[in-house]
Amino acid sequence: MASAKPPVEHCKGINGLDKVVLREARGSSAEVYLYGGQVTSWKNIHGEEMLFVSSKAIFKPPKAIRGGIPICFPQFGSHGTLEEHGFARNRVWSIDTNPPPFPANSASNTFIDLILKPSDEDFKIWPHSYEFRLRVALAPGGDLMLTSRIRNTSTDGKPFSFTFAYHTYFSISDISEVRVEGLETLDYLDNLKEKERFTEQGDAITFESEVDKIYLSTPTKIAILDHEKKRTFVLRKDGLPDAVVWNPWDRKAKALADFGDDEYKHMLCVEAAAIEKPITLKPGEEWKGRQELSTVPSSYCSGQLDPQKVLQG
Ligand code: TA6
Repeated sequence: MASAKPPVEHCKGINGLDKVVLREARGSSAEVYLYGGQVTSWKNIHGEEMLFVSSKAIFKPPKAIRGGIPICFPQFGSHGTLEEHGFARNRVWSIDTNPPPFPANSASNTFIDLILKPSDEDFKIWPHSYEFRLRVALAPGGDLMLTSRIRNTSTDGKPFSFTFAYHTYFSISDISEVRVEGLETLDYLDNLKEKERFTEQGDAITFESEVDKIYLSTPTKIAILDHEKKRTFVLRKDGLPDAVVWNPWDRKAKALADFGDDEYKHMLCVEAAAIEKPITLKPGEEWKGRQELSTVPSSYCSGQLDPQKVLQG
């Protein structure tokens, strides 16, 4: 009898990079590369992939993996002097063998704990001592939870500030058929217009051209409705007040070497983030930022489930 695969398996991935596969008893699964501390796969109990990874993604340091859930730390985008999106996404993380206890009610026993600490090289570009602990967990129903705990461990009394995002690439059927609910009427910074501030119109966000917006002080729940797949992604977030919405559309897609020309039609980034107000930690202080992804099997036009109910439920 074929042995059931272990719930947590350490193995080699693309280019021999170390990865961890999480398998939940009811069939959902996730894959996390130690390179970047990056989730690169999340499958539901039917084995369907929920995240987008480009067919041209480069699994080779120092290039960040194009897809899944890259982690932007200690800087989001070009909001600072470091490289785009900081350096956590192109560092090799370690398995955290002795994580501080997690709140008892964290309902999952299928998880992996990773840790990132500054190297001497990192210290030269960002002279701060920290411990970044990341737990990636699968809930019994297949929800994917990411919990980041960042602690200022400096002994020189110096505080530090950072910005942050879970740069999640959702796999979708057709970008022109997708709606995002929960960000209506909010203020946003438009990255395509020198980060100028605007207020979102309308009732739901739809897509017909390149979008690169940072929504400010959003609700803790955002819904991404994929009509064709009759699937609604629900993103719940905690400690992450902002949300970025990004689709490169055709021109930017062609300009990205690690992205297929037509792949913009099948991905959408909706990113739980802390950008507008950087997080500042004094020595000994710890910040926690959590994101929970789940899916509900229906969409607006099916009339079965009104997304507002999802957002209010
Ligand atoms: O999150 C949106 C964004 O900041 C866009 O401006 C775009 O640059 C995207 O991230 C991808 O960035 P990357 O550095 O991964 O090419």
